[in-house]
Amino acid sequence: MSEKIFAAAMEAIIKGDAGKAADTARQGLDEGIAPLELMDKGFVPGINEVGEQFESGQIFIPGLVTSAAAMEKATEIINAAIPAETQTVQGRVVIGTVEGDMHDIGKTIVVALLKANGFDVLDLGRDVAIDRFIDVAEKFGAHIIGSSTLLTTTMGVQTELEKELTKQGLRRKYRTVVGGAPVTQRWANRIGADAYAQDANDGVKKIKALLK
Ligand code: B12
Repeated sequence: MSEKIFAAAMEAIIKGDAGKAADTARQGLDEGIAPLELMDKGFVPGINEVGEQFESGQIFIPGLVTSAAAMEKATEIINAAIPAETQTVQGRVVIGTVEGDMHDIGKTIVVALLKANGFDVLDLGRDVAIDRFIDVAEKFGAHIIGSSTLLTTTMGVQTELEKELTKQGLRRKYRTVVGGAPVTQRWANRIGADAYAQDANDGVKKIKALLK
């Protein structure tokens, strides 16, 4: 049964059908599929397929945009269904997508899962300037600064964030975690970030480990 839902979720995203994506998300949750499983086995493979079709020139910007809208709708429904753990605040996290980058679906999933795991999270949204990450982290009393990037052209902003923290004498005050499709552990090591996470679950795990 779950397989049917996963296939329907994938199809809704590929077709860019927001209504069907929403219905499938609700149906999957009603049938008892765990929110992140539904996301990872249904919707994410769908949007990845869209990314591949875009890269190979089978679809163009309008197709990418309608699929993204369907994905955003599904993400909204699934994020709202992530069960909150009733535990005390684990730490404060400031998170955003770096300047020049408008991709925020993955980052938003990370935010939802962190909140569900008892973190106090300040989501800066997308296209976030380095100074904003730092100013807000200072005011919020953050322990962690998380940055997301989906574009290879904006990966350098994560490097600049590390440099700016060092320049302002703040680098040791925070733990930094980086993510996004083109980001790797190797990249994190290279720029001096404290952790890399490949997905939302891994993000929560790594952030918990950093706070120990
Ligand atoms: C949806 C999408 C869009 C949507 C974004 C909508 C939105 N609200 O986010 C729209 C249509 C706006 C868009 C625009 C563009 N896009 Co686009 N897009 C995608 C697509 C298909 C999916 C991204 C996505 O949502 N994935 C699903 C989520 C769940 O995965 P994720 O983001 O990787 O996040 C997970 C992990 O990485 C991790 N994670 C992510 N961030 C963080 C942060 C932290 C702190 C942690 C711990 C973890 C973590 O956890 C997440 C959850 O598990 C990708 C292809 C792909 N497969 O990545 C292309 C892709 C990223 N886009 C691409 C391009 C080229 C563009 C445009 C430049 C197109 C254009 N010519 O205008 C513009 C860029 C605009 C801009 N300035 O940003 C290219 C990038 C190529 C490159 N090498 O840089 C890709 C790879 C497509 C391709 N194959 O060519 N895009």
